[in-house]
Amino acid sequence: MNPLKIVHAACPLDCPDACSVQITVNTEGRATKIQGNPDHPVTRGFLCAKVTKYLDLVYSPDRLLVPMRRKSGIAKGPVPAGKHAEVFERISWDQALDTIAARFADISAAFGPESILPYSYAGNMAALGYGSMDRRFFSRLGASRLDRTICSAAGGEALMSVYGVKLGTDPEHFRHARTILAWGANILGTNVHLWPFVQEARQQGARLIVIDPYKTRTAQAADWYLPIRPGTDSALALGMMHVLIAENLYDADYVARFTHGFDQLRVRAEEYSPARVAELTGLGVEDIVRLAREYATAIPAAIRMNYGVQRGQNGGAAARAIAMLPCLTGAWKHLGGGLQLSTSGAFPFNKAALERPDLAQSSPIGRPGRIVNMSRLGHALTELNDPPVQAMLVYNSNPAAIAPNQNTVLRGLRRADLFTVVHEQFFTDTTDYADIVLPATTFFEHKDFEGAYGQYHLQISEQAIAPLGEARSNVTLFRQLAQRMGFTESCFLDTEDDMIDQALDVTKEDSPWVYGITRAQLEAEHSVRLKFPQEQNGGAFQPFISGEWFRTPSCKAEFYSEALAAQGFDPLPGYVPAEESRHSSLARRFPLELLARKGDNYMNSTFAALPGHRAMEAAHSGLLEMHPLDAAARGIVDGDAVEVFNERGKIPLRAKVSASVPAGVAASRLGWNKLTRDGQGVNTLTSETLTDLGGGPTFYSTLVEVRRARAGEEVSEE
Ligand SMILES: Nc1nc2c(c(=O)[nH]1)N[C@H]1C(S)=C(S)[C@@H](COP(=O)(O)OP(=O)(O)OC[C@H]3O[C@@H](n4cnc5c(=O)[nH]c(N)nc54)[C@H](O)[C@@H]3O)O[C@H]1N2
Ligand SMILES: Nc1nc2c(c(=O)[nH]1)N[C@H]1C(S)=C(S)[C@@H](COP(=O)(O)OP(=O)(O)OC[C@H]3O[C@@H](n4cnc5c(=O)[nH]c(N)nc54)[C@H](O)[C@@H]3O)O[C@H]1N2
Ligand code: SF4
Ligand SMILES: [Mo]
Repeated sequence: MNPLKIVHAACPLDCPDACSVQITVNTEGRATKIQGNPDHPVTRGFLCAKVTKYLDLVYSPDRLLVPMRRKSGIAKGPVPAGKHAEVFERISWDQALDTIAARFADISAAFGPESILPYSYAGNMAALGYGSMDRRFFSRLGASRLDRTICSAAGGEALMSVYGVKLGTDPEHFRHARTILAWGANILGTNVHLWPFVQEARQQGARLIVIDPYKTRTAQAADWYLPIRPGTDSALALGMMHVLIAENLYDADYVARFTHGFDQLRVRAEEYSPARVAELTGLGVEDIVRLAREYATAIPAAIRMNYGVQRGQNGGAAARAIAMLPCLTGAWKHLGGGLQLSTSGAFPFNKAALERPDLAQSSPIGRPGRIVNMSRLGHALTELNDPPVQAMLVYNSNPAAIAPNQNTVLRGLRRADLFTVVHEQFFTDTTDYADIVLPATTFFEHKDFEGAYGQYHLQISEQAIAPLGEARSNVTLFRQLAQRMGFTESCFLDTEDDMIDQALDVTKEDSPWVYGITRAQLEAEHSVRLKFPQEQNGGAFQPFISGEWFRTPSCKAEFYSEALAAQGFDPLPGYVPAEESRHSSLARRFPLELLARKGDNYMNSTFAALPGHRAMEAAHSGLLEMHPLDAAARGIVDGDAVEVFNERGKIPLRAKVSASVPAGVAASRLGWNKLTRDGQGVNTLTSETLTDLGGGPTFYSTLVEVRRARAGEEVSEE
């Protein structure tokens, strides 16, 4: 008998691919290998470079493995590498839980429970780890509710306003496309399991067109690359519509049967002549016309829009306009046509059972807590009153690095009167400000299940190994904290299996494709294709081939949204320049549009703890990429130490003069603050301005100026 055990898990990182993972465990209970499931139709046997090295993370000597508290008298702030023992001292889990429960009770009595703020995002995106026992806990406590806008709020609202549901073209169908538009989508960097389908299509003659202000690896591999100016996508999409309508290249039948508001859209699109759009986007008039024609005629045409598009102030309108294109051309009718932004709407679990918002009625305030937008954390910690935030429990997130307007965030985190608890796998930029640090498990060490936002398979993730050290999962932490707070509701005793069962307890009406899938089936099969009736007789799931799945008020695809109009928004998509763009007055002082991008070898800031991942990312970290013209205008040459600044702060970087960005645009990458020379990450420069829709962050609407560093300010080599 083979002494090695293969355990089936699912990658829980915030990634559309949601890979099916096989973990080999030896007789000592140690994981020895990780690989992509060869039988999974989207994973297809490979993992991204980051997770291929996931054993380095699990068994890292720097893993946080015991609870700790800040030693008395030590101020909050950056802890130099290797100095954590001088700042934190080991405590037991019992001591940690007792302390947290006592402080929460005191703070709640003094300021009201809404002075307690949960702060979490998708460090763990599996269903239980992302939001289950924690949501129950904070509801019952009466804590502030976090509006989790940091990633996809604008795009999500946009998609909902047009379709009323988050569905999209199956990644497996991209192989049938003849035109693929990667629109603000770095497929090779952040969605690599779509790539084999793109390549299959190209082998059959498809063309890949990339629309991105940054020349990504995906753009370099494309058949046609359009370097659009940041934040001008709504204009480009409207310009395409202008051409499609003027040249009668739209699908009048699809438009008549399945869309709402064409007449109003036609009038709006008339305002966006190719000449005007060329001026706004920086693209050529012929290119805009050709793009529209190719999109409408080289069919099936699929658009992969990713969330890069909606990370600017006009991002909601941009995502709306792009999302409308396949409705205008009827691209949804063709296998391999349509659009994908998110597929998450295919997996409605029983959220009410999982998260129990009803528990708020039993809290001291007897109602759900106030809402705090996570994209304005700096504001929340430094300005919010009535009540002020007095305690914060951070998990699944590293806000000191990833939240915008970093200087204000850090000023808030530094407050001595703020009680901060951080549940983490590593000492991050955020633990540097913690009063208590708690060790968290990795997905090897707990059980969970998950849907996906880039494919249509439901998966279970089995526990492969025992928790390392004293690490505990998010579910365990909040289960135990609930006991300490004296919450007697039986749901606080639920096991992982109980919660999986509850989440899968859906009705056929609410969740037709999940309905009938059980935990037992998931445990036996690991990954289960959603139950699309079309596939039972050999057909394919094409979400908007007919009008069946539109969930808007009109039950059609909405070009014109009365619902948005009623909320005071523009009912049609339009181009509005961002407050921070080359078209705004601020550009006179800060003339460069900065793309504060993600790293290909990190997952936001995850993996920055690991030397191997840092080495893979090294060629890109600490750099400001700028166009030769912008560099020359400032007397900067490749390799120069530079200072990048705006009204919010400044960071030292090294200039990389290259054609990866158009003139007027600069780019730098996200990572750990503590790996930079000044301990300040790229979010020092980004603002708390919110998007037009959804209250999302505007990382990609940031203006900066650059100058050569003065003597003595050279950026030191790592
Ligand atoms: N390797 C890796 N993979 C990841 C992540 C990571 O950090 N690293 N992050 C994960 C997360 S959190 C998410 S949300 C997903 C999705 O990740 P995405 O949101 O798709 O990722 P981004 O790289 O931010 O944006 C995609 C592209 O949009 C471009 N872009 C920026 N501004 C504009 C604009 O105004 N117009 C257009 N057309 N393009 C623009 C950027 O240059 C970028 O190449 O990826 C996940 N996968
Ligand atoms: N400038 C700039 N800023 C950005 C972005 C950008 O493109 N540019 N992208 C934005 C986007 S799209 C997103 S989604 C956010 C992401 O922001 P975050 O969700 O904060 O992402 P990470 O930086 O990956 O931090 C996740 C942390 O969770 C921890 N973790 C992992 N698993 C678990 C677990 O099971 N339990 C607990 N308690 N902790 C766990 C990891 O160790 C890691 O430190 O960043 C945003 N910030
Ligand atoms: S991060 Fe994405 S591509 Fe990498 S293993 Fe996880 S799901 Fe797959
Ligand atoms: Mo994200």
